[in-house]
Amino acid sequence: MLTPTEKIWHNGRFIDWDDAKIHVLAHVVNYGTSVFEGIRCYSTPAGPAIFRLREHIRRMIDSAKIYRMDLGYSLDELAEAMVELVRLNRMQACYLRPIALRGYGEIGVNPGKNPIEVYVACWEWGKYLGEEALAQGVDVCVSSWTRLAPNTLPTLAKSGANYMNSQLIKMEALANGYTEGIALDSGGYVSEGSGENIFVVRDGKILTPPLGASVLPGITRDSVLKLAAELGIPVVETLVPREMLYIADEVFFSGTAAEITPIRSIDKITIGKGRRGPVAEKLQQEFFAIIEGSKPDRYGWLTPVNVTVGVK
Ligand code: PPE
Repeated sequence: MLTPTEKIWHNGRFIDWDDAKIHVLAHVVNYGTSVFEGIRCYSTPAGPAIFRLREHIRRMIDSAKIYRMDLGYSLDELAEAMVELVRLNRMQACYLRPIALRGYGEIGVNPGKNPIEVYVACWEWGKYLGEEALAQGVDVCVSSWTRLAPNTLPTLAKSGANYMNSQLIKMEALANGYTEGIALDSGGYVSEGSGENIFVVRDGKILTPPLGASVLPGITRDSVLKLAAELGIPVVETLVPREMLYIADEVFFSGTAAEITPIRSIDKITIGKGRRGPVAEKLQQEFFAIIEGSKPDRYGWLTPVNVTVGVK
């Protein structure tokens, strides 16, 4: 259960957690009209720091643009709001959820006349796929649900409506005793998990589905690509046939909530040695060293919260 924090940012001011309410006839409730982000703030020796804040906000602005929504706030203004929110709520490690939605006004599909409301909430969010997941790996399945087909619901936009598809994938996986489901794209190639991008390792090379395979352009995905390149591990963005999953040496997920989570079995077929593999472990080490502040932030991925001026 979600533990409330004190304040939520709404259209430029801070309101009490319990006051962040919307009407049942708001456009978003009826038609799923929202775009949002999920961002982690980590506790570092220098205080809390938000991971890749600007990249997340940029993606939210992109999502809004695809849906013809004008957020009314610049990237800098939203960054400032989020840093201030974490500070105001006196949080250390937490998860931020900015969301822009079409509110109350007209009813009917056309969203044009409904006001755009922008909110940011934050709260403490622990391990997404279970406490053991990062070290032991998770057991997953290939979903019977297909990911959103091109030119239906755009997957480069992180919209609320896309998550109806994710919910089907997730609920089916859980109902069948798995931790997560991997969806294929409409061509039958590997796409992504209900809330994670996916990577496959075979013969020392990493493969990951391209953006055209109905995936969200993950910020953690991008971080993994950068870290792998730096570690000298070849990475190819290419269509991945389903059966490649089964014969891979390693498979792992990436995501803000899931971070870098190894997969130890798929459809009850053991992947590699059935535990976290060396590539996932190496990437985890580099990733956590940066976000925990034990290695220098050489990519400029962290925005410190305790600094009052110059939000980067
Ligand atoms: N694909 C999907 C469908 C997805 O939802 C996420 C994030 C990713 C890939 C990874 O993207 P990124 O976080 O930028 O690396 N899912 C978010 C929401 C999860 C939720 O249950 O809510 C997240 O991880 O925060």
